[in-house]
Amino acid sequence: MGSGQSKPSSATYEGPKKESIKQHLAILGLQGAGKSTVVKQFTKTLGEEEISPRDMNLVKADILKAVLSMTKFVLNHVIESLNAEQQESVIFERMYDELCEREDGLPDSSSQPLSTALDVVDSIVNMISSIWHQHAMKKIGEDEKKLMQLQETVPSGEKEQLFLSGRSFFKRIKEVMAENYSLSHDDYTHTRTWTRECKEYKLAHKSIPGKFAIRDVGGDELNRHHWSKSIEGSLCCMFIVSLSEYTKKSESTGEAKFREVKRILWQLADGEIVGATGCRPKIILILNKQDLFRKMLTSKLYPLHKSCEVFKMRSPQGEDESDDDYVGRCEKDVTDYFLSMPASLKEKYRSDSTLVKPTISGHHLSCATDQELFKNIIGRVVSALREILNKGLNDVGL
Ligand SMILES: Nc1nc2c(ncn2[C@@H]2O[C@H](COP(=O)(O)OP(=O)(O)O)[C@@H](O)[C@H]2O)c(=O)[nH]1
Ligand SMILES: [Mg+2]
Repeated sequence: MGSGQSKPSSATYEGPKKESIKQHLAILGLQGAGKSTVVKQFTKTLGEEEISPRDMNLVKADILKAVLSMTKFVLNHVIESLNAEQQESVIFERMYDELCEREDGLPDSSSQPLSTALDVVDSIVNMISSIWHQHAMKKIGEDEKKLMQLQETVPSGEKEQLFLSGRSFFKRIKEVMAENYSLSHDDYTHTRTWTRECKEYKLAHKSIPGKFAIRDVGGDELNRHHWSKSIEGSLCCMFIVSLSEYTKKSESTGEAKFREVKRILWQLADGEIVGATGCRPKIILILNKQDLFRKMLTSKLYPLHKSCEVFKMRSPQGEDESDDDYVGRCEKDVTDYFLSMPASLKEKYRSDSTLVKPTISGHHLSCATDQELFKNIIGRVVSALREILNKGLNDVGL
């Protein structure tokens, strides 16, 4: 706990009326944008103890799942790039089958903890380690650009999140899975867990009176019906966008992923996805995964104008332009893109000047896995909440 913050149990209340008000901050965005990672940073800074020993085992199960998924994907790539007659190819194929067989022996993590099958876990961890020691695998494992390229070819959004998480752990899998290893906060934020339903975590800050909570929710289409529940009664909503998805197409419509994300963001701003109160939520836009965005742009493999139809008119990086200048220009382009109202909405408001236009209240570029950087955003969001709250309390005469 840093200075200026207090545990929920000892939160300083300013009066009985304010105390009875329950405040929420809703975190929304599409699958894999980084919502749960943002929630982990908030609970670390303003919340209660984050990982209990029981949770720790569940998190380790997710780490193993991610590393397994990533290892199989890379192994498969190596097999496909070898000549089928080569002896190495036969060996790798045998390894792949063996790994799948051992994986089948793992307990179903939702009903049985990993600790009930420690020998299976050990044998899988040992096998993963030895696979990554094979020359062809080791070469790929040490080549960040190649891993980035491979990640771009993962066909499903969820498997891609597992690949990203697997990249953080595959070299340390033995250490992390050891029984006596306690996961660090950094490990925790690099873990991918698929969020289902709407979950609430208690927070406290001396400038926010009464109860205060953050709500995490799944971003995939099956879980999106929970969004209105999550917004209901919320002070404000943080909408998380993954910048690294600029190369992607929507899995449901085939359009540029950024177009889909922008449409959903503005539907939210316009009150189309509302809670029972029918209010438009105040939105703080978080342009996340800035670290990956920068790496992708400076790798020269995915220039913005070639990788996303939305920016095809943007000028490419000039020979004299530094990487920092280029990235800065791209970040500005992307920020402006999301902040500008879509043409269809502009049309709606042009035809009736009595309607109040929707707005985005604030925006930040972020890297949710970086605790130090993210603390800064938490501070700014808390200030914004305080402002909203003071205004709201004044409105009702408190
Ligand atoms: N490199 C990087 N990874 C991130 C960042 N934010 C989230 N992630 C990772 O992206 C994956 C998906 O994040 P998660 O919070 O589960 O996404 P959600 O579906 O929106 O809840 C996880 O493996 C996170 O560790 C970021 O800013 N940079
Ligand atoms: Mg999540």
